Amino acid sequence: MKHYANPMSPNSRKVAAVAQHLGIALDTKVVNIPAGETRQPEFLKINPNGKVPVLEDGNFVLWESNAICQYLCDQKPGNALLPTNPKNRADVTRWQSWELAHWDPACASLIWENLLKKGFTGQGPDPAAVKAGEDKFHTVAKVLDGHLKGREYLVGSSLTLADISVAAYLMYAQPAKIPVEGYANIKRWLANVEKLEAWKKTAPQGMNAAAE
Ligand SMILES: N[C@@H](CCC(=O)N[C@@H](CS)C(=O)NCC(=O)O)C(=O)O
Repeated sequence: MKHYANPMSPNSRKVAAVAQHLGIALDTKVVNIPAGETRQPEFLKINPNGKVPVLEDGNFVLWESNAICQYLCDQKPGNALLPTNPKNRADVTRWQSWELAHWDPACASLIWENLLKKGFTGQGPDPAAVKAGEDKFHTVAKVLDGHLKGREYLVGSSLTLADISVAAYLMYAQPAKIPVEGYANIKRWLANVEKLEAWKKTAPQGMNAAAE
């Protein structure tokens, strides 16, 4: 299976980490986002949204990272990342939906302002936008932190896709100044995800070293 990805992209990392965890070998094609490759007509043919990740399995082309992760899990029946029990499976989908609808926009606004904007536009962070991003983050972080109280993982008692999906944007917590300090349950849970071999192996070059 071909994986169109960028090593710096949290959504690509979800797919890479899930494949790694499940022992699925992917043929990764790096898409250079800063060079504008996601806007090129050839790329737009496989994903008209102009985003990575994209998975190609023969004639089947799938975009949206969470759908790709579920598809990968279905290649390895019986794995624990995507439970078969309907309630737990729906719970995984619930957290992946929450991630897309609420969590990512909050984290992404801070990743843009504090980390990426300068490189792409030459302009530094806009204090009003940073404040709005932080407010948004605190609203959703309270939900996540409250849920994680007394729990090791988001769903059930072992690692699922929910953990990998929600943890992905936090790979930039430090450089993007995402204010996770003060959320003890999130920090404890994230430290567990960061210990995963599949997580470590899919870190962009230099990131593990920087964190150690
Ligand atoms: N909801 C999508 C979001 C994909 C996304 O935002 N990808 C970013 C990288 S993390 C991207 O390709 N950005 C390139 C661009 O906007 O040109 C998913 O989960 O796959």
